[in-house]
Amino acid sequence: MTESIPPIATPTHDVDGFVRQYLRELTYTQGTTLERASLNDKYLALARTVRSYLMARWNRTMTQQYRKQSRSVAYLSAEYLLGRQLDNALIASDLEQIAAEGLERLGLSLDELREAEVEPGLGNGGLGRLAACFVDSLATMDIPAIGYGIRYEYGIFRQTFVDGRQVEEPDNWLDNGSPWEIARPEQEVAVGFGGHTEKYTDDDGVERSRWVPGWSVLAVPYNYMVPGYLNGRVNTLRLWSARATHAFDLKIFNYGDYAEAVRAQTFAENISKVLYPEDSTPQGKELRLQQQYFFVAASLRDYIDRVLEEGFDLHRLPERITFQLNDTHPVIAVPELMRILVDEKGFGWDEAWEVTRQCFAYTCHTLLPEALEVWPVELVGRLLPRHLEIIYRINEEFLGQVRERSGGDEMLVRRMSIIAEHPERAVRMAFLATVGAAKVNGVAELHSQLLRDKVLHDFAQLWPEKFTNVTNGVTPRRFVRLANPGLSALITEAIGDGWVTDLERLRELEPLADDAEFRRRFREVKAANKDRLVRLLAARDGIEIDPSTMLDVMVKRLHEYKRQMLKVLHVVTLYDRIRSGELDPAQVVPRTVVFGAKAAPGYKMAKEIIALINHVGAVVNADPVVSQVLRVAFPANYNVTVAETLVPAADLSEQISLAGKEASGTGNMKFALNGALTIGTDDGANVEIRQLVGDEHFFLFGLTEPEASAIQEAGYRPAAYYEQNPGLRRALDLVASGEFSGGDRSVFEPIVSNLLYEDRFMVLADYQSYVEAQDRVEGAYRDEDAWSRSAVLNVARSGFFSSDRSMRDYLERIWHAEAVPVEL
Ligand code: B1H
Repeated sequence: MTESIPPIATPTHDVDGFVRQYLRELTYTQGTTLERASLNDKYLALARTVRSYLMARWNRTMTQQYRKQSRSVAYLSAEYLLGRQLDNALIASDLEQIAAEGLERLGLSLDELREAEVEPGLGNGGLGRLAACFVDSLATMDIPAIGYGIRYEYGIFRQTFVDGRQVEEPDNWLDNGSPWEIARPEQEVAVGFGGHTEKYTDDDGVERSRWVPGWSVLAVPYNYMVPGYLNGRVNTLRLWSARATHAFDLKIFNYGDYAEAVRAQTFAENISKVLYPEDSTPQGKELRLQQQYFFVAASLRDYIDRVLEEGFDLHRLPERITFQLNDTHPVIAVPELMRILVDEKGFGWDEAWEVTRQCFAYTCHTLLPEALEVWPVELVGRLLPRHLEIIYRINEEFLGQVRERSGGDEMLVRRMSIIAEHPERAVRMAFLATVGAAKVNGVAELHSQLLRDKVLHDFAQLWPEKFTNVTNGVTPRRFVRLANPGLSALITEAIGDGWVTDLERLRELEPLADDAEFRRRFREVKAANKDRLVRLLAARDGIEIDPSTMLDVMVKRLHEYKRQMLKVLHVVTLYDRIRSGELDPAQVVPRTVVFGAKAAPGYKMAKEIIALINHVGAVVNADPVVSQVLRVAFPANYNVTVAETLVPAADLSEQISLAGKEASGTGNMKFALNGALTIGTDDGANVEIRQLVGDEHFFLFGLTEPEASAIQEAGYRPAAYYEQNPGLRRALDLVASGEFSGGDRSVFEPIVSNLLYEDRFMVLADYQSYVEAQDRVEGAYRDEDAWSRSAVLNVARSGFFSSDRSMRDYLERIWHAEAVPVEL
């Protein structure tokens, strides 16, 4: 019977085949005609056309994995900051050229259609983007892997400015259709919450516990393709969406309360409604814990019941899978797996713990104490009563071990307890993760060292071999090949195209740093990228920038530890020096300072700093003398799409966090790879960037982590720096004077006071060193040839920062999975 069905062929990989498929999608799926189609119709048809080229690979990947059941990786992350999908799918399937020509034949423009895509902003910043880079690398490296997460109906808010102040608007990214996802409602799984636990005696006379949830929701999976670059593999990203259980609303409905039934539905569906917009400072909201358990429970259930073959012996689970915990957000998976094994599968506690401990690995992404998640015991007990019992038991057994090893050091026991006693009883998720995982890693060398020395010191003493480092990376497909076609072509012409999947090969560019012709062409590319940025900012924001100026860029979430404030003080200092005549504008290297940053909506100080940047920018840009050589641009709603145009245009990359606070940073890597020079502190991955590119090609400034800690311990007094440094005093006085707030001294008073009397992140202590480093930047930039030599060397020596290398490190140190090629 099936033999008579002809195989369904992928459309032919040529312009004819592409055009045919495109018209098919437009006509039969979109239900329109070329003449009538809206821009969105045309985009959706294009997305589906490209998708259809990858579909056979996706099916083959899944079939093969089911047959071979090779060891794999499940990445558990509450965030995936994917960026636009179309461009990436085009390069992965080698269709860019064909699509451009095919569309042209139909009188359409690829460039116009790609602009119609709204990026899925299902993440806050670095942590979410890292997850997206990792799944890209895993697919490209042919590693069997699955990403699990949440399909937020609203991603990271859209930022606008009103009078220079941030206003948030909902990100309704799904409104125009979502051609990159495939819903699998028949694979939904139920997730329970609340209720109580009970003890009972099973058929063998064994005392057991079970959880009787009070309510439940359905988790519906949506699959996203994760295509490898020019290979046969398409991995899956499975994002869960919440739906009300049918039983739930039916029961109420039968009582005749229709409105109540609908309300119950809304309540359930709230779980995947919106991404929490706090980057590094979790708010401890009940709904957020619901989100975490929701996606983790659905993912474990899905993996055990659907991915593994039927009848698989779960004692052997660690042979098959590592669940990688992206920060503490999915850590409730540890007690959940215990619950499944002990309560549902009848394992004894010890054998269940043995399996669980080997299945998890934990990545910590922070050092800030306020970023470490803790959940009140009261809340966990109410929402997940059985999990709380399990956490208590894990803690009890763990602390028993600590007592035994330490000879009953009760201070140590209290310090290490998974349950904190003050200020309220709460579960320390980072501790639970560390106890429950086979490996714990930080995200850059310095960060991993500080984890061992400070945040998790006691644990590192107890289990030194558990701790390791994997320095972050970024995918060269999106952040070089796709974002910087000019540089990509130049590199490929020089060394061939192998660098796209083997980024260390950029080393072969080193000799070309001394080749004047190559440097000239490199500058040409940079200039063209600046022109591209000029067009984007003009069209998108109505911002005019001068492409002949030095482009000085600071883009990242707004946080005090990242110190956008330091950059503002530098701008104010330049403004002041020029206005006072201390600096002759003719002697200044003209620059455009670009900011991009969202503040968490509840983070007051961060929002004040945004207002300050905008107000300083307005005054600087309106000053007839200063604006000749200094301008500030702050396009609203910085996101992955903007980064793709901004990063390749930058000359100077600002990575100026207080040493010891930025776990890694990944923007820093993107800039270096695109030939910007870094001005930065000795923090996070900056340390490794500087080691690799060389001190002469990096502008280092500021306190080191030990120096900063020592000053803090001795008692940091920021006002002393203000009193002793005339330049700093003038800059701060100018802000305080109302110069940037229409004469109103009260507007930025909270910022000024905070800096003078608290300054938790030591802006004033690093001010002088920063300004001097910026003077060195000016000097260096004047020598065009030396600057581009440094820029080329930054590119040539940054191959280490490919997320492919990060994946190799994880594979070697933690996952131990192997590549399984899928034939094309
Ligand atoms: C990073 C976060 C983060 N670290 C809590 N921690 C969140 C914490 O929604 N929340 O509650 C969201 C995000 N994000 C970043 O991770 C680090 O600050 C960067 O230095 C690092 O490069 C990045 C990736 O490792």
